[in-house]
Amino acid sequence: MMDKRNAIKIIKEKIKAASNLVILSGAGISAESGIPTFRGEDGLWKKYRAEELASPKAFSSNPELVWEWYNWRRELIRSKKPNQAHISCVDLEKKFKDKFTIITQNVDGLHQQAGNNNVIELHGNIWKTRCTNCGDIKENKSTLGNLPKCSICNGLLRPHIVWFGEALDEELLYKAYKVLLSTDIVIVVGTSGIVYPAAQFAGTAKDSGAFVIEIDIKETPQSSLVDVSVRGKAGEILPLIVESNNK
Ligand code: BJW
Ligand code: ZN
Repeated sequence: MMDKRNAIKIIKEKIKAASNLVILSGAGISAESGIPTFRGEDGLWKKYRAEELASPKAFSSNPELVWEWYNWRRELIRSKKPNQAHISCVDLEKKFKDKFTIITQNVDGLHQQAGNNNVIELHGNIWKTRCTNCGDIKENKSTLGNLPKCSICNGLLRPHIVWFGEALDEELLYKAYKVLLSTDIVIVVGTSGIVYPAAQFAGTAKDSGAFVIEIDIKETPQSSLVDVSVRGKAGEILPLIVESNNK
């Protein structure tokens, strides 16, 4: 692995020469805002792993437990703010304008809260609910009970989030592949790179000619596949990369 200074220098040059850029973000980009990642040491809720709660099976067998988890996360996220890494993504959007896209696996909404406009939320949004009966989707930031009901049909609401085994929104997936296949650069930030289909995005972009950068505090299964992998916190590395391009 090349040393950090050299890696950052190369990344700065690549960004300077690029006409478009994609950020692929995961839970690690919100870690410095105080939101636990899924698979980190603090990723457990009570005795459950995310995989045990984020599934249609878990919801059908115990919707109250699943809602309890989501309500806990909603309250946690409500108190958090975008960090330096999110702010750097806003700076990048200012530079690349409509040639900039964030594809995020996060459901916390912090990219938009920071001021990014072009955000594809692959796995949904924790502030949205969907009726399991009539399908109505609403943004609802108020405090919910553990069995919230639809105001239209009284059906049980669920979080508007993509769980394991569920298909991602086709239109969003199409948009994501469209930008991945035509971008000059992809910066993969704070994702363990094990959840599909997002896990194959970096490879897809690289195969079609993009320069792929990874920023993560740890090595991931993607690290050996990308062009440059930088070990460090998103909130420290991203500002270093962006800094150069504003000068
Ligand atoms: C930092 C940091 C700092 C920390 N700075 N870095 C192909 C092969 C094998 C399996 C499959 C396959 N295709 C599909 C599957 C099954 C499944 C899957 O991928 N399973 C794998 C676990 C193997 N995928 C699905 O089921 C998907 N659906 C699908 O493909 O459907 C097909 C279908 C088609 C037609 C009909 C029906 C079905 C859906 C996946 C949905 C994922 N949902 C979740 C939960 C809901 C969201 C929520 O409630 O919040 O999304 S799972 C969870 O993982 C969440 C995340 O978005 C996602 C990714 O996690 P992420 O972001 O990578 O977080 P971590 O914690 O894993 O990693 C954090 C990283 O940050 C680490 O690397 C740290 O080191 C780092 N870090 N601090 C920088 N300061
Ligand atoms: Zn309804």
